[in-house]
Amino acid sequence: MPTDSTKQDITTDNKKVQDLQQNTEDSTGQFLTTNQGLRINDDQNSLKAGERGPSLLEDFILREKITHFDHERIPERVVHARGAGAHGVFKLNEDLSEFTKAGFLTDTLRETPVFVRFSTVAGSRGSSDLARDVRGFAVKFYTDEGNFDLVGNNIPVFFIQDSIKFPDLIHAVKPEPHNEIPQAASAHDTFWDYISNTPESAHMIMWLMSDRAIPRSLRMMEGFGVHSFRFVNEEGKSCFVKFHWKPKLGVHSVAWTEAQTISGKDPDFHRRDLWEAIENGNFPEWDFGVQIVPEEDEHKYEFDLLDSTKLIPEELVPVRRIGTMTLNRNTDNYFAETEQVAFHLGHVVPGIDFTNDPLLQGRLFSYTDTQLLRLGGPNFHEIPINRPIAPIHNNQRDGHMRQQINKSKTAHSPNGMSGGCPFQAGKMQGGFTSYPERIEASKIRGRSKSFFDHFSQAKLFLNSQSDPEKNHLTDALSFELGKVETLSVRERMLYFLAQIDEGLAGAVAYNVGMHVPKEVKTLLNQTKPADASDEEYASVVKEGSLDKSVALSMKNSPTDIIETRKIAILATDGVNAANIQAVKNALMAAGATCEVIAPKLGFIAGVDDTPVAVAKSLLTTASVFYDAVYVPGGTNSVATLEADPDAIHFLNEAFKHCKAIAFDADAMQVIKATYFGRKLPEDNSDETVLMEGIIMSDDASALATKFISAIAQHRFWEREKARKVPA
Ligand code: HDD
Repeated sequence: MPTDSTKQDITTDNKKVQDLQQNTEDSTGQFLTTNQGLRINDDQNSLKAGERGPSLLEDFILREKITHFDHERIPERVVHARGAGAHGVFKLNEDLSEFTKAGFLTDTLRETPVFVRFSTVAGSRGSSDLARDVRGFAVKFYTDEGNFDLVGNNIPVFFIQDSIKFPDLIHAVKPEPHNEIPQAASAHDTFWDYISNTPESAHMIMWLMSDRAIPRSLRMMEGFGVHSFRFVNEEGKSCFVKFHWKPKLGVHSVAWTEAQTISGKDPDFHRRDLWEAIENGNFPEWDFGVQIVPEEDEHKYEFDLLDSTKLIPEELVPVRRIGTMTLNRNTDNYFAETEQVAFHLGHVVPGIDFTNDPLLQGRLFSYTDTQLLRLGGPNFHEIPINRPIAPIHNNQRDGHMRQQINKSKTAHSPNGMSGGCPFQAGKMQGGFTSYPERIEASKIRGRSKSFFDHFSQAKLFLNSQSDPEKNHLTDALSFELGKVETLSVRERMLYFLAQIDEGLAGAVAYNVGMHVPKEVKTLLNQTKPADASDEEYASVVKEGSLDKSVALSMKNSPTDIIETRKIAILATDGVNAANIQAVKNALMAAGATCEVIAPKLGFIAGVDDTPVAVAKSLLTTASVFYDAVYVPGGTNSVATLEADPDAIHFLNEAFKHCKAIAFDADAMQVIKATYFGRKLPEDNSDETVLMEGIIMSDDASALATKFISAIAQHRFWEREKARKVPA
């Protein structure tokens, strides 16, 4: 897609971009220097006592270079270590002043710079992008009133209800302590031991085992703030709010076997995809949505708004799409920006405030604490990527790596010597005032009964899935529990699953060669307080009022766009180059990108000798990197591909992963050599769509039209039923 001029302007006018530019360095045409600015005439030979003599301690150039190198790494994030970041802009479309006084949510003329970091949770920095995992979706809004960080995930609920459990959850999912195995995977004993003892994780587990945990692209994920936050308007009136990001390209996933192959062939698949999309001007976009619940409706629902294991079904409170975020600039330096960015739930602006969600409350402590260690001290807010565009004036001083040179003779408040500066801002000058929520309570270590129902929304999620999505969920659980070696953990998990759905538990039990137990000795660590009776506990476990919620199934994502989808064109010498061009033109006009793949790199010659550039060879790429495949005709090309096992594997694998496949009628010979070619109807002379998602024609234009609508369907999951594709 061409880059349009408005998007370019947004980039150059962006105040944060201007701020960052002051810290950028460009070595083009410059001399090499030390960190003290001394020009260096040789940094490839150390200073020695004679040509064959020892290196000298005196060599300050050697010492500086190596010392800096030795200190290049900082501790990786304890969770969300692997990430990809990008800059962008947020544009408000609807004034929300009825609910909040936050300037960036009330002034529709304002454009707010943002920096986003997507991440996986469990894996280390060098792990694969395609691990089955939650994805972090953290957005820093550089607003005129200070930074607002929305530190969310691509899943709207969480595993636990109280942050005090977070270290246990993370210890369980990370590699096991005795042998540091496995990397970036939840399919192991400690994780499922923890889950089977933590019933409140039931809802989250349904999401994690769904295809949401293996996205097709970071650009095709939803984002959620998870907790209920508060909005506060100019009059001081408050309401509850949940935040949403809705991707313009829809929500799509890959297949699990595909994810595993991608992890080996290109562990940077998601990072690369985001980077390339932005470089090519295909700026990813999300609508920003809010679900607003008036204060007086706090207790209206069967779930507690303060319980982060619950979502508010969109049927009950619709999502109002109030703005758009566009990511339009890649980082200049991964470390300086993506690695050093520091998010914190407690970075709020006037008009946004917290609720008493016990998961949220603990997070308010954790994020600053973690940055102090990771970024080396209390001045991490001065790192360029973290600096607000709003000015900073206070009496905090000194500490490791202080950049600011404070000129004042005073660093105390109240003061008279500096005329009272910096002043405290009153409410009228935009000072932050915490929402004066009335609280009268006894101190307890416990939880409200309204947090006890763990299974209703897990059932709601499962019931809302299409059949293929349910099958994938069953497969994912069977895979994960199949990797669990401690049989009592498997057994307890089967019992756990039966509380959500007996059919699901039965299917998983069959796959792992066990029976669903009627009861298990203990489901430890219930959230039920020790002094609550079973009857009392049962009385709060209500069924959800909804059977299904449309927004929970990816099947209901838009199926009329193919923008940025990647299409493979399999060809070699003797191909019908005119057809390649015609189909390619139609696909590209619809926003897709096309790559010609041949047995070897370089150029291939079309049937009329037209040279066609090859983007990738069968050796360097694989079908898992594409959303669909087209095989053009041409006698020699078809004959060569028919006899090439890599080409046939490519097609079989694309079929197995349920992708759209189109071919010219005279390429049928290649298709006949595949597994699925043998399944196609014999008499197919008049047909264009031979099987769902399999298109054949001798008319390039008719083929392109059907092909485009097939690619927009994303995948033809029904094909998986046979489970026999040898690829
Ligand atoms: Fe967290 C990082 C999201 C619960 C403690 N978290 C982190 C990041 C995201 C989230 C997206 C990566 C930010 C980045 O890209 O740098 N975390 C969540 C969500 C949660 C959640 C959506 C539940 C709703 N987190 C949570 C709890 C705690 C933490 C309950 C601790 C009490 N999270 C952290 C952390 C991290 C972090 C240890 C690691 C690196 C960092 O903060 O900067 O503080």
